[in-house]
Amino acid sequence: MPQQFQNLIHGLWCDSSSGQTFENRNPANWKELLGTFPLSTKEDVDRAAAAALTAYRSWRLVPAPERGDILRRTGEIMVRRKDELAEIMTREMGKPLTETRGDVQEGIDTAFYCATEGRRLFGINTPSELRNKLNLSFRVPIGVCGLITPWNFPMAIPTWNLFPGLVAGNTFVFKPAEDTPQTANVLVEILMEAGLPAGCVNIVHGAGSTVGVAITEHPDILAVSFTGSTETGRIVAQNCGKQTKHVCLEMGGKNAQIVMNDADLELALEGVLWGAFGTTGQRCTATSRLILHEAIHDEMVERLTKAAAKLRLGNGLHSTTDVGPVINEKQRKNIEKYVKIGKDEGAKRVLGGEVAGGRAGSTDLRDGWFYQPTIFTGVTPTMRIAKEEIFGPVLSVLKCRSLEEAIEINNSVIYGLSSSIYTRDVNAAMRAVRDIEAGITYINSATIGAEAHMPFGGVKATGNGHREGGWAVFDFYTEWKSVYIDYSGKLQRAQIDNS
Ligand code: UN1
Repeated sequence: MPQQFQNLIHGLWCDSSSGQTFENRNPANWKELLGTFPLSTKEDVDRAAAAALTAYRSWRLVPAPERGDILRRTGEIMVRRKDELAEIMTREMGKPLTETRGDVQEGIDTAFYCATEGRRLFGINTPSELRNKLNLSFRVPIGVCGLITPWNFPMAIPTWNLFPGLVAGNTFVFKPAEDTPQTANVLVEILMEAGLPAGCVNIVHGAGSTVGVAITEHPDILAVSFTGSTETGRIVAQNCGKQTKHVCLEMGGKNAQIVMNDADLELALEGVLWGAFGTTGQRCTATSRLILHEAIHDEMVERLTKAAAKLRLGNGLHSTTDVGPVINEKQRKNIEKYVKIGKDEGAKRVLGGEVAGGRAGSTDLRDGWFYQPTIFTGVTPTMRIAKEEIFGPVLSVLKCRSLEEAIEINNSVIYGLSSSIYTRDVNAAMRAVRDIEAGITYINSATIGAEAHMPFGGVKATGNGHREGGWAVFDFYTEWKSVYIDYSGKLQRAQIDNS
């Protein structure tokens, strides 16, 4: 019998009111059933929201430094359990252990960052325009928040939201991705072991179309954070807009790495291999386009194709694996669709372009959702494979003649999350920093690798103006309270001529 996992409501593990479940399988070997999880309903979300509201009434009164202490203990437990957590994550979403360990580390960094933020959460004081009067403004919690997270960073992304949200005094209804439900359960177990009171984080597993929608429509859930596709994010925003909820959206990307003719090509090569094929290309920050200066185009393509052909596909639990499977059948079909589109558009496939077969050690690649690292050259900015997010190990190579053209190509897509330029020319680098339309720009480094204490997010269709991470995430998870203290002992009227 597979292990049966449950929802968490007010500190108690429970089944869904539907009595139904869904399966969690290993994408590297779909014969391996990791467990079943509740296929939850709107009623389950209602119960979770009620629990979160009850918990909120006392949690908001706990001093922020004390809330931060719970996060510090959470981080300490995560440090102790890092390898075990990484293994659970690799089994359920496929990326190699080195990467899942990094994902846990991002959660640990977020825990310690947010723990100390409990002793800051600075407010702003200003002079009053009147005598004998004091003006203060400080951050207060919002209340119950909804959190809908993806499977590609099953630890980092939930922690980017839960930890700052909790230290600021909010409580949560949390719907993790159906592909990574177990990581979410373990994370919240750790929070409770660290002392988080019951009801502060409630987990409701299930489908976006029921649980996700119910979160966006629940009147007691005042803020919703969503990370996923732009298509779904727009639905989340529309639903939240009807009740004027706060909503933080982290959505698609079509990130480019630019390589200029004066770049260190070896460094640029390492960067694009990591950026395009790390996490099997399934990062919001993945390098999906490579924009090469014409002078180094052919040499770079040759070196890249040779190096990418050597990447070893396999089960992420094996130390010899460079690239794991893609997450599921739907995602692999989507990749196949885009590879066909690329061929039909006239791009030249110089590597991959097929479902992966054969064996890798003891792994039969045909039992998992493996796809070969794929490179297209001769891509032009108007092709769909140059514009649309694929979310897989597929790289589109474009050619440019100048820095201006490279930046223009970079900016020609609707998205703007991450970006990168390789050059030794400091003036070119500074112009790229100024002119690239993206929330994140790397100089001489890959498009992936954002640090937990820096603002994370994108411009244009990638986001809606909010940021996760760093000090910026607190702008989403708090409201400002302005306080006026009049100690003059008489009625002083602001803005009124008092002559
Ligand atoms: C994501 O791609 O969804 O910068 C998050 C990075 C990671 C986070 C990625 N630190 O690639």
